[in-house]
Amino acid sequence: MALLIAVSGWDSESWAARFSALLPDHDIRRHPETTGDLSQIRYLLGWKTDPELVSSLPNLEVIFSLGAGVDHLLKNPNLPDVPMVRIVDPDLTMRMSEWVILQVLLHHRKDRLYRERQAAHVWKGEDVPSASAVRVGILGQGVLGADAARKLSVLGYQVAGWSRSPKSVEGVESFNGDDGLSAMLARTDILVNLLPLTPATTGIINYDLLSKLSTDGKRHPDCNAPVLINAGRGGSQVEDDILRALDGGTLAACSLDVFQSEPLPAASPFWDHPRVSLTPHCAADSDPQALSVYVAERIRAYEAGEGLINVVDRTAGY
Ligand code: NDP
Ligand code: OXD
Repeated sequence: MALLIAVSGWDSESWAARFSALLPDHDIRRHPETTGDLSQIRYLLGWKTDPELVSSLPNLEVIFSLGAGVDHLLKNPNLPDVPMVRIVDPDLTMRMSEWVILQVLLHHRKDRLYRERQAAHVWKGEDVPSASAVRVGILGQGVLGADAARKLSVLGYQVAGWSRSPKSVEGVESFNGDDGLSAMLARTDILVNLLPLTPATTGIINYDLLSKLSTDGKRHPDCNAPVLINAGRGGSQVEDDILRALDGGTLAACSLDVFQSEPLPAASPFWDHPRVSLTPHCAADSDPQALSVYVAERIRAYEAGEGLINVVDRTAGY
C-alpha cells in the first residue's frame, strides 16, 4: 500500500525524498511521475490536487491536506468519503502569527508613511497611539486566529475574536453569531481575517462588512480609517468592494496575502495600489521537514491503531 504525493505548485521530488526517509517501510509515489497502480494508494497527500485523481483511488483510507486549509479538496463534488486530516503544526502557526503581527505593527506604527518620507529624505516623526489604544478584531478563533490573538494581546493591543462558537482566550474578547460580528466590527480599528473558506465565509469581506468597522477616527493608527489584513482565503473577500472601500475612505489601507485568483493576475489594481501591501500567499509558508514529520507521525499513529487527529468536519467545511 502506498502514499501518493499529489501537490501542484510544489516540488514533489523533494517531498517524496523526505517521506522516503521518514517512512522507509512505505511505498512513496509522486503524481504524475510515479503514480502506478491506483488501487494500491492508501494515503493521499494533496495540495490543489486534480479532483479526478482524488476520486479515482478505490482503496484510499486517509487524505492529508498539505495545508491548514482544506477548501482546495472540499470543492471536489466527488470527494471520497474517507477522513481528511489537515495541518496543525506549531511551525505553521508561529509563522502565521509572525505575519499577522508584522502587518498589524506596520499599520500601527505608520510604516508606509515613513517609507514615503525616507524616499523624499524627510526627517519628521508622527504621533502614534499606544498599542493599548488600538483595537484589533480577528475573524476566526481557531488554531491560527487564537494564536495571533493571544500574541497581539501580549503586545498590548485590545484584541477581540469572532468564531462560530464562543471562546475563552485569555485577554481576548469573544464574539460569535451575526450580532456578535456587527458588535466586533464596530469596535475594530484593524480587522484580521483568518477564517477558512466555506460557503458561509465566501464573500464575507464585502462593502457592507467593511462599512461596519469603527468610524472613531481618533483611534485609528493609519490615516483615520480602519485597516484590513487578510491571510485566510481570497474567496472570502470581494475585491471590487475592497477597492471601493479604499478609494472612498472607508478603509485606510490593507495587507493581503490571499486573492480571489492566484497568482494575482498582472492586470489586478492591487499590484499598484498605494495603500495595499501584498504578499504572494506565503504568510505561513512553513518548514517542509516539520510538515513532513507531522504527516509521517499521523500515518504511524493511524497504523498503530491510535486513530487520527485534526480531522476535518466535512459538514462544517473546515
Ligand atoms: P481552524 O479550523 O482551526 O479555525 C477556523 C476558525 O474559523 C474557527 O474559530 C471557527 O469557529 C471559525 N469559523 C469557521 N466558519 C465560521 C463562520 N461561518 N462564522 C464564524 N466563525 C467561523 O482553522 P485554522 O485557524 O487552522 O486556519 C484558518 C484558515 O487560515 C485556513 O482554513 C486557511 O484558509 C487559512 N490559512 C492561510 C494560510 C496562508 O498562508 N495565507 C496558511 C494557513 C492557513 P469555531 O471555533 O467556532 O469552530
Ligand atoms: C494553508 C495555506 O492552508 O498555506 O496551509 O494556505
